[in-house]
Amino acid sequence: MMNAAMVPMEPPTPYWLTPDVRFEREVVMDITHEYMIAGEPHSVYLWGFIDPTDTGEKTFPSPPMRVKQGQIVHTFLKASHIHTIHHHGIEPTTHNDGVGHYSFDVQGEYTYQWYASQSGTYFYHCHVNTVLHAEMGMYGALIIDPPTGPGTVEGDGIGNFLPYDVEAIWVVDELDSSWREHSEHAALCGGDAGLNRLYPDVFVINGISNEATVLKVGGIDVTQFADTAPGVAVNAKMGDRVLIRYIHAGYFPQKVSIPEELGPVKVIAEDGRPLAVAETLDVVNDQSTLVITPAERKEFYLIPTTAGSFRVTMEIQHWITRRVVGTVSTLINVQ
Ligand SMILES: [Cu+2]
Repeated sequence: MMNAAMVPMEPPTPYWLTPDVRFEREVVMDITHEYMIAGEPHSVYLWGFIDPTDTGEKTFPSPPMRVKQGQIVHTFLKASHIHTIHHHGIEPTTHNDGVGHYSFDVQGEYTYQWYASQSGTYFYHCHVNTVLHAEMGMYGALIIDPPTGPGTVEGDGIGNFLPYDVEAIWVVDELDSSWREHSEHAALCGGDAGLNRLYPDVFVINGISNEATVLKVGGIDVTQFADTAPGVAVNAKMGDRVLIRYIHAGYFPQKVSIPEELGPVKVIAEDGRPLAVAETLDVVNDQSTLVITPAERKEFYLIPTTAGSFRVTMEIQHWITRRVVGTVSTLINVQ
């Protein structure tokens, strides 16, 4: 069990500059989602970050952060238990990296200061006892738009920008509802807490599964499905330029399959860095496919040429055997 004496004092943010953008995040450890699992209702409780300056709603994933390349960003964290925020893929100073132990844990308040040096798709997460805290839901999307703003994306390694008409952010994860029994410090002081044993029973895009998922929105229960949920299902017209920002927020490899009828699917960026030459996905069994691994981010770019409803499927594969342990899917609807 950790005690307060083991936690270094949170130092003041060094080299403080006036920010262009400021976020506030406060840790909450009592988020509840109701999931149907094999037709039976299950209550899965989660941890995460709320934005007290906005609705303060307890969402899973946590509210996204979106900034523009070139901005100085402050992220104020308030945590009554030991947590951090790691802006994954950003390259800040040690004081602002939010990797527990290697920089310091936060129990109280701290303001992370970082510079948005490179546009792209990132995410932020707690980096204390990361295997457990990330699994409990402590993450959210982090998007850095190019200086030209949303609607454009850096399409190659030399600063040329591609416009897009439709954008989706897919954060894909698997949950093991039995992990909810762990103490927040499980395995931190050694010993076998079982964090190597993951038996996921819920598979989600942006926290929503294909079976009924009940979210609290404005204090009211809202039932959603991954096929139709706003922000998950993609609605486009033929000829629209579609950008899908894919964030792997789980532990098991995710095999993504996109119907070939949608036309060539290009990967234009990986892990917050544009590719010098876009890669077109391999087509296997009439599906454009790719296996994505933990914490990877991919930017998919496609221009649908056929009308219809097309199912995109993520197969969640066991990390050793590659057996498919579950799937989650949604639709790209083209008019
Ligand atoms: Cu944490």
